[in-house]
Amino acid sequence: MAPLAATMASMTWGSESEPPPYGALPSARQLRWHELETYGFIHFTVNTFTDREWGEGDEDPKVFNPTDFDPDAIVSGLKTAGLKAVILTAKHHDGFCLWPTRTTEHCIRNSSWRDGRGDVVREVSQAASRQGLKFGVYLSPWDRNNAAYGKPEYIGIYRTQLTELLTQYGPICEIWFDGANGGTGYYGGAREKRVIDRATYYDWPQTWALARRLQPDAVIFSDVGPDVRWVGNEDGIAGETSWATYDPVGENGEPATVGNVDTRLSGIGTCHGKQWLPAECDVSIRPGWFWHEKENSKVKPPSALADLYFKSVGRGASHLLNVPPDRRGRLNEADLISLRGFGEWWKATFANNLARQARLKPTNVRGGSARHAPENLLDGDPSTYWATDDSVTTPELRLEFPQPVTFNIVCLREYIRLGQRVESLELDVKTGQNWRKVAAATSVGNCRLIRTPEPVTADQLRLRITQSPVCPALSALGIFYDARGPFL
Ligand code: FUL
Repeated sequence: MAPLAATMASMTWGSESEPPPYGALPSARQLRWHELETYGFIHFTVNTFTDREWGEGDEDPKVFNPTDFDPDAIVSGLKTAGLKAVILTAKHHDGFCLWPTRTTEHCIRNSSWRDGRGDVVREVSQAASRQGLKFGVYLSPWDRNNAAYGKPEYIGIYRTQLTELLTQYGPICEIWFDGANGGTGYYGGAREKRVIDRATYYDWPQTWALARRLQPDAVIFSDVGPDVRWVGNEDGIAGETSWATYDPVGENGEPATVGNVDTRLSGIGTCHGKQWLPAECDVSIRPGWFWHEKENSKVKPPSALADLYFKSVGRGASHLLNVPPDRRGRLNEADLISLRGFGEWWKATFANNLARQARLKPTNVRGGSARHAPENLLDGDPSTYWATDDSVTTPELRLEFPQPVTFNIVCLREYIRLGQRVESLELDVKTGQNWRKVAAATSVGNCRLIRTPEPVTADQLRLRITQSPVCPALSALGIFYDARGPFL
């Protein structure tokens, strides 16, 4: 029999141990993706020169001819907004490939640009890597140029294109599979409408397996994942409640697939769903996805980008911001000004975490141990967290400030390696003798940003977890004052 002291030591160790994980958990590649939070999209192809959004596939490849292509300037422009990766439309619905593929003549090799010797995919991937951004590719499944589209042979062609992209351009962080597919097109001169069976035509599991084999670290995006889901709109907005877990269903309740998903649920996800499948919010800085001269005056201002940031990243999703190069092959001045403004706003707003000044008073700490103390919320280290005993699912945390603080943003993060746990919470402040509730929120996940309609000045702040099926595990708490916003 073990001596009493040893038994007690093991009990202490037991109660200090990590809380059991709950529900679906993120994979290592999903955890890396969660860290990105904001990244850029580049829509660039023949459409840029024909002034269209969806090319028919009958355009002369010669029209692609940027006059001053500068991938480093594009990437550094994205970087001023703090974007951490860039996803390029290597082929849009028109079928024109931005790299010298061996699968089709409808590609950059037959353009006027650099006598057909250029490769936009290579140059953007290299510029990204030079400047420390990750690189991803969009490869449209729908190909309005290809004669074989709609026939079984096309699937082989599509997979060869994917293989070229995933083997010739270094590490890929994300592969973007668009759900838009099937319809009228040039199709090698047939000029007809081709409708495909979305459930079977592409045999997605095989294509995803190929992508996994060639780029195991890349997340695969589509309406239904398997790693990252479409948010269900192109406005860049996740649901006010947005779960990282999601079990998609089709438009009419049938099994969901790429191009057939009930978008009413995509932004919300599934509370305690079976799959970890967080949302990505794609949106363009302009009305269209491609550059059009007439939209130079319609670029979203930094305040609109900030609002979208709250409605995507601040709801546990990611913000994928499209910024399309113009006919020079550079970002337009209007877009650059907005990107810079957003980046400066972000840096100024989140520079000073006022919570760091506070003394923390939790109602419970797991095992009474420093390992799970609430100070972990403030150390800037995402691998440490505040957790409570298993029996305590609705704890409170009081923050006592030495001086009253004024804020209008609260940020919370769960330690998502243990799953998405918290269902709801409330925030109260104390000024003088009185407590008053200032905000409530639902899902937290990777990040929850709460804005108060007016700045709040308080001596104390109280976080109350009001619903959670298991003990919470929170990795960060931030309190910020946005002097210019927060653009509610
Ligand atoms: C959509 C496409 O049809 C648009 O042109 C754009 O590429 C957007 C990101 O996805 O489904």
